[in-house]
Amino acid sequence: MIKAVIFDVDGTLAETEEVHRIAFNRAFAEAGLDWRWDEDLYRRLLKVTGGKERIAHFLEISGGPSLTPEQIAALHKAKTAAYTAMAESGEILLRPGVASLLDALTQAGILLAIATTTSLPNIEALLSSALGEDWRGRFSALAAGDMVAQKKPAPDVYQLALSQLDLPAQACVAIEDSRNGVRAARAAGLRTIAVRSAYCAQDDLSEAELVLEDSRALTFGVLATF
Ligand code: XBP
Ligand code: MG
Repeated sequence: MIKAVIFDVDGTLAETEEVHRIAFNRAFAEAGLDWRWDEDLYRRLLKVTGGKERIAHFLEISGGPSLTPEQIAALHKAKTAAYTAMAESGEILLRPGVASLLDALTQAGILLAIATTTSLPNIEALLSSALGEDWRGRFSALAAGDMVAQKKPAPDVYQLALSQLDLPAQACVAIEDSRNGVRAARAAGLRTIAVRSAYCAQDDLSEAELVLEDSRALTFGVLATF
């Protein structure tokens, strides 16, 4: 039986990308920029992981003004503030079945871990609202994008989670929703289950061992087969 399950956050624990998109647009408006990312554009921009990297990519493909890294960081900081405000207000619920799965895994003595591209304030805002103030104690490892050199599809964030768990990849399973995420977990040597999400519904998830169309299908029984 596996010893730990490593969860991605955005699109896996919760359908957060729509709130991220709204937060980006709020930050642009606040900065007096007439940029607006609609759903289709955002879906395409999601091919690039990391909010700062996504803004830089948008400027490249849209022929927008060349901003300095500091200007992009300032915009992204405003976006994170907008996102955490919405997450803290309880606007974002965990995907169906996730809360009971986390409980079942813990009851079975299986460790929980997180490997995400997003930043700690966003994780804190989402999980303190969805799981309560003591959420941090439930996870034996917490690896986030601002802790590693390279973001998904590079394996860095999964390698960090494995080192925090002090477990070999063979003893763990990763849960992801995007192609970049599946590739990152596979590159870290992890067997991976992909759960299709709203914004990455068209992604090629075929590199995962198992692809589930709905988070309700991600049960303790399924994980017990790994
Ligand atoms: C998905 C991402 C993140 C989020 C936005 O993260 O690529 O960039 O879209 O968050 P995950 P930031 O690995 O959890 O699926 O703006 O904080 O980067
Ligand atoms: Mg994701």
